[in-house]
Amino acid sequence: MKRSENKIRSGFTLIEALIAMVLIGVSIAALIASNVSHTQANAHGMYTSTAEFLIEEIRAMTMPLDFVEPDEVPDTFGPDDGEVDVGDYDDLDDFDGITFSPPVDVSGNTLNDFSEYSQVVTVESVNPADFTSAVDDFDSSIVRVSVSIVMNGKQVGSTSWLITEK
Ligand SMILES: [Ca+2]
Ligand SMILES: [Ca+2]
Repeated sequence: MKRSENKIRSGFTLIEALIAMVLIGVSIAALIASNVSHTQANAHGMYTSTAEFLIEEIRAMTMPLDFVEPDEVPDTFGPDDGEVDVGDYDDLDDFDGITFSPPVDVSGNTLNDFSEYSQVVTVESVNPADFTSAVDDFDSSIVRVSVSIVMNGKQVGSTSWLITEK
């Protein structure tokens, strides 16, 4: 009987140790990659839900408004004479072309906790027979309000809805 066969093996060979190290390395890399992607998904979810919240504030603020400027000033599409901030806007088209940065809540209060976000609002008259096509200002009984939420220069959410004249 050869002497080597009687020898009791102890520990790993160098090759086995190297393979084990490579496998551990690959596992750690996979864990880190999965964690990074989970974190990115979480961050994306947070931006999306914040965007939805900020859009809803504008929707709730604009929904009760009429199409027509209630005061005795010439009705312009956009803010009317003497209307300089959100507290002055009293008809729907006053919000056309307005950006709230920092954003505002339904009552027009500034949301300083979300100061990296902006609400960009557009109001357009649309063709009643084809909501996808805009018509001249005031030239329809339906308007589309669009709100885009921008965070640090990047759009993180947007939506639009239609309102018919009351
Ligand atoms: Ca107005
Ligand atoms: Ca107006």
